[in-house]
Amino acid sequence: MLDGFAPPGNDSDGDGLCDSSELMRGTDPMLADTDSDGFTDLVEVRLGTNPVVPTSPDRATVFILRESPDATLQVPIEVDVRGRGEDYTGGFMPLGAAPETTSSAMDFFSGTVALYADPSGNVGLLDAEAASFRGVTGRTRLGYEVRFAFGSELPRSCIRAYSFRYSVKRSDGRLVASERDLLVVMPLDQRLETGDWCTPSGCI
Ligand SMILES: [Ca+2]
Ligand SMILES: [Ca+2]
Repeated sequence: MLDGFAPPGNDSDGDGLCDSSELMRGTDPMLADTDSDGFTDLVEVRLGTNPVVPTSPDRATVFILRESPDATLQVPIEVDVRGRGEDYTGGFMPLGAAPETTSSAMDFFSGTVALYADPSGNVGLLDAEAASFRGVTGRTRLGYEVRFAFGSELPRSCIRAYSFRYSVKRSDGRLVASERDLLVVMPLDQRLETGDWCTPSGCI
């Protein structure tokens, strides 16, 4: 092979991103995780985060679910509103599939609830299971929770990440909040910084 020549389909660091596309994107073709933030270059490209900026993804948006049959995860969502008697309802939406699988955050999703309001007296009715606060008046902080469970999936012994969105809609149809977070599913004995990411065969 000639020096500096990257044949198509060559993936020197084995992260699933071909050398040629790494050069194009400005990532290091010899380093699976160019910015050393724990997320491989391919995973970052697929998630839409920046593979050369270590603060992307923002760790505050990363939530880890362990690969264990009884493992659960609660993701808190807080929204500040100024109500005039409307209802505010939360909704969960999975965004895309992880690189190496056809599954999505929906495969681990176990529900969303309305948890608390502050001050609680500003809410007429808290309908937990419907993820809805009814008749909200005044400045109020609304607390929702998105719940995940590992459930009956088979452990894969490699890490994968799924993005999802949580949105809160007012009863007049207006979107009042929308937050994008990451669900990371991780084997029991691994850590984000040193773990093995699931990687598809071949490269893109
Ligand atoms: Ca690569
Ligand atoms: Ca990275």
